[in-house]
Amino acid sequence: MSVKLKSGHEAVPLEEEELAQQEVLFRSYSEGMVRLDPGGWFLHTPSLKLADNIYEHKYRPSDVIIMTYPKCGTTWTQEIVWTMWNNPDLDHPGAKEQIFLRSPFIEADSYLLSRHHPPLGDAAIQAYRKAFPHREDMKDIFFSLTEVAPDPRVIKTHLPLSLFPENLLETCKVVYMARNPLDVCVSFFHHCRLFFCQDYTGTFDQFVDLFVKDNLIPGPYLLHLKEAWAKKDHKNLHFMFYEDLKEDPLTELKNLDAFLGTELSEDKIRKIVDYTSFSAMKTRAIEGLLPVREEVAKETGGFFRKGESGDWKVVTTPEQERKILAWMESGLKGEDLKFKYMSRK
Ligand code: PPS
Repeated sequence: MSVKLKSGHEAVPLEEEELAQQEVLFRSYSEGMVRLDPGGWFLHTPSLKLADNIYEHKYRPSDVIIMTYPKCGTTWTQEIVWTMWNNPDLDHPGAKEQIFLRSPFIEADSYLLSRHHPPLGDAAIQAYRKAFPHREDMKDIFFSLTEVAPDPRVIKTHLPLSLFPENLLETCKVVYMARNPLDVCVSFFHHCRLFFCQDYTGTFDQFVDLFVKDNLIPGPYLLHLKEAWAKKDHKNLHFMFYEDLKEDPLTELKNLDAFLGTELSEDKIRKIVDYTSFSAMKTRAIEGLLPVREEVAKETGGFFRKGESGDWKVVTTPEQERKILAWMESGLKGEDLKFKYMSRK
């Protein structure tokens, strides 16, 4: 039976056969899955209530939402924006705190609903207990922490614009980060093997098929991109590419500085570029809050895996590349949205 969401979407449960395939490939998708109409957004059934809460949440004028499809460099952008606002002199005592605790991931609870998921790391539990000393339950941990986070909040999401209130861009700022889909597919595959939130058991070849059929949470990457690209000239949306940030972080951070109105000196921005480089962030690490498979972390490098553009060339076969390019060609027809590092040469 379908359910109507506050956003107006209809949540339609997956047919039995498709659900069975998802449950085999992702050990953590054990409580049912839905596809939303319109859009085809793909969600774990128990997260529908959270989707309503996120839609109805009161966003604040000082909020910055870091919005990306998974594996597009959300955490990197979060750290940059949080640092530019809260820690431009790189001496904030709270900067050592796990990033999801000082810069909340609004729908993180939706990834923790499986009955197979191991317990969260102590840092999240302690932060929740400290914020809500009188609550006995441990429900909606990250959403609750988002609600009480102090201004200015830097909120992370992988949900698309259309699952947020229509007036989001009239209320607060959004930084949208895009990444070459070939690299996203490879990075996402490793992520789903690494984290117990997904606990992926399939091959890379099967993963490519899921990716081009839009059968991965949170749904169609190309539509996610197109919704934000359509708003790229809005004064409250800043559209960025992972590849540009990687190639020329100084220019990208200067652009962000202008968008955010942080008015930092070039010297401070240069220091933030170094502080948020791949190697510096890997040293500060985020592992520990959300449980990972240690054997996969050892094999691949963990969450901070490679941090490169064009890594897909090492992993992807010509047939897999062809499938992704064909899907991009039809899904982006008529759009002037182009990606770098698309050629094998
Ligand atoms: S998540 O789990 O969806 O929120 O992941 P997300 O943060 O969006 O993306 C993770 C990928 O970004 C890489 N990363 C970085 N690249 C360059 N510089 C910095 N500082 C940085 N921090 C994270 C991370 O390594 C993942 O990409 P891959 O290709 O897997 O290495």
